[in-house]
Amino acid sequence: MAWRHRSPITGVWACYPCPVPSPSPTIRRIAHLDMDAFYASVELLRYPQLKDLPVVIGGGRANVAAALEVLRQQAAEDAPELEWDAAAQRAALRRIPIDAFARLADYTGRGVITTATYAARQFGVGSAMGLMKAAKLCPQAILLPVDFEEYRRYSRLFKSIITEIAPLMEDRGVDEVYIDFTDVPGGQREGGRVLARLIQKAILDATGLTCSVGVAPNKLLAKMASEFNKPRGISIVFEADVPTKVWPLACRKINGIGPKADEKLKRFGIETIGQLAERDLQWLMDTFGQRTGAWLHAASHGQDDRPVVTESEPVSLSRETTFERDLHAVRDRAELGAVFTRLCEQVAADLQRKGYVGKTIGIKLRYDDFSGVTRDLTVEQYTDDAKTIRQLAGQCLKRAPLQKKLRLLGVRVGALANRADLPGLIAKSALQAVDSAGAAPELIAVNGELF
Ligand code: TTP
Ligand code: MG
Ligand code: MG
Repeated sequence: MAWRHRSPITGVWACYPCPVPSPSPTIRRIAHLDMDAFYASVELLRYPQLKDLPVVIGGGRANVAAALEVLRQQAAEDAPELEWDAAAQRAALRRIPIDAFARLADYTGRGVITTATYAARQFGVGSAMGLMKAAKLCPQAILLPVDFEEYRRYSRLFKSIITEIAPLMEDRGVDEVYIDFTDVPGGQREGGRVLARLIQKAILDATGLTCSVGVAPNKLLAKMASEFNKPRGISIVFEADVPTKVWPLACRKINGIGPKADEKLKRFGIETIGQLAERDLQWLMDTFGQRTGAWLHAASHGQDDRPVVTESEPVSLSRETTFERDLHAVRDRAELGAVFTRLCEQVAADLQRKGYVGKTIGIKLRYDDFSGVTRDLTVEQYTDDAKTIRQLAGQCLKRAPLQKKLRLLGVRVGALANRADLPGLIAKSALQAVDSAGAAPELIAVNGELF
């Protein structure tokens, strides 16, 4: 006998054998899965000798390149007949002695940590902290450079494992996803724990990486729950658990309450989600505005009915860089111009690789006093061309104040569309892109210049 069930949320029919009627009714079960110390864990696959040591990821590649060169020379002496190919390099990485890795204590520069292993986090270092500040807390930590390509590769891999088991998955970035467990076999058992365990094991077997999963009635609670037992954790939350598991938490744990909103809540004496839940809906709407107030009220009671969206398309792609030293738009014009061009080329390459075109081109600047501005412009025709992006981004830069020195420059392409959907509408030059938008022609007479 087969049992068919249609999820009220996803509208999807599921069909699976069910000889006896299900003892309890199907309830909405949404999982949030987040990889543990993702960039660092991917690096540890390459350097297993660093397992359980404090490791932080950030900064340039020079240090590993140096250690690898020593091994290459050694290999050439020991076994000159063997080729120094990718496999040999990969094997050599595992043999780099721990002492050969760069230490945080030796770092000078302005890079920040992307992530740290759990062993390093015990010293208080973590994402977004300056490397030099982190060096004071944990000088012995090993410093590895970032390798986005590798992280993207593992990101694709773990997501493909998930969709083989549970097809309704929403991609939320490099290391996390939402999954609708409601109608997946095992998704209801023990509140979702059985399926969560299965997915964790499948990912570990295929990649060597661990993750944490929260399963709850909705995305909001699932996202919170995935952090409850990190790393390698599974947390199951039901609606009835909100007062005990959610209300004691700080308001910042609600995904969507940022530092500014948190600050404002604190000014009203609201520190925890429970304190937020005590507030009257009308008071919240009067104080924070209709929409935000209503959302805060619902969120504090653990309510959220956003669907799991399977086809998530990026809204924009961007690249940015923090300079080794602050640069001035006029005095360091050549250097800045070269970086600017490279960023545009990188964004164009990202677009082309992913098959997107965009028509809003923007820049982001951060000055030496940490203040920042963004500028963008939207043109009529989509593009993925580096030169076009460079010229239009140049227009944006021209509109930004450039008296102060710059510490960061970013280029962004937004209003994206799939290239395949728009065969005839792609600009091959800035002139074409801007012309069709009706902009003044002199605006684009900037070829190859910074401005
Ligand atoms: P997170 O999932 O926030 O962190 P994590 O996976 O490193 O650790 P956790 O076990 O707590 O989930 O971010 C995923 C990756 O995104 C992280 O490995 C590195 C990158 N990242 C940054 O580059 N900068 C940041 O500020 C943060 C928070 C993450
Ligand atoms: Mg993570
Ligand atoms: Mg994450």
